[in-house]
Amino acid sequence: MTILKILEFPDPKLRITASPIDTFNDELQETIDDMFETMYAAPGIGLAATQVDIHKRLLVTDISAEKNQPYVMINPEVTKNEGNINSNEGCLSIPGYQDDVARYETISIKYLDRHGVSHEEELNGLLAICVQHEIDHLNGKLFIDYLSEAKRQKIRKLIQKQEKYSTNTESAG
Ligand code: GNR
Ligand code: NI
Repeated sequence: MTILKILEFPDPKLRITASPIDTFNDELQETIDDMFETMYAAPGIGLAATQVDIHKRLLVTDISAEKNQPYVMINPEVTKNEGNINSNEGCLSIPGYQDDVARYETISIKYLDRHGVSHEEELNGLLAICVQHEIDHLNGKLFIDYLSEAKRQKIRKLIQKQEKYSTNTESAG
């Protein structure tokens, strides 16, 4: 297994719309395992393929503390939504920044699992929020797109500063 490199805002590759998956081969199984390893190592509760520069409609999530509730969702589609909730979100592609965004409280989701078997489930709570955040990634959208341009500008500067800092510490050993 391999820990994959996570793209960071404002990388334009995060804006690519992912394509549907129609082949459930060994390469896909390896990608899924690598994505779980990358997500758990980060650590994060979700990861979209887009974030690791794979532009296919695939996401993984696990909101449990014990890492024992893994979900793989391929070609996910929200078929129903209900209610609204404020969600304080972070993103592995926007390190060091959190903010509130509006999400649906409950969603019905139709998706294929890693073997290509179709499922339809109603989700709520953090899992529903996380899946909405990941589907946005597959559509080239980030949670900061719901915020003001002024806030996004601040986040660009924050990330630039973080990059400078990590470059300096690397060269200093
Ligand atoms: O680890 C993550 N935590 C999180 C918290 C609130 C709402 C969404 C998320 S997803 C995020 C991991 C990530 O960036 N997935 O794309
Ligand atoms: Ni994210």
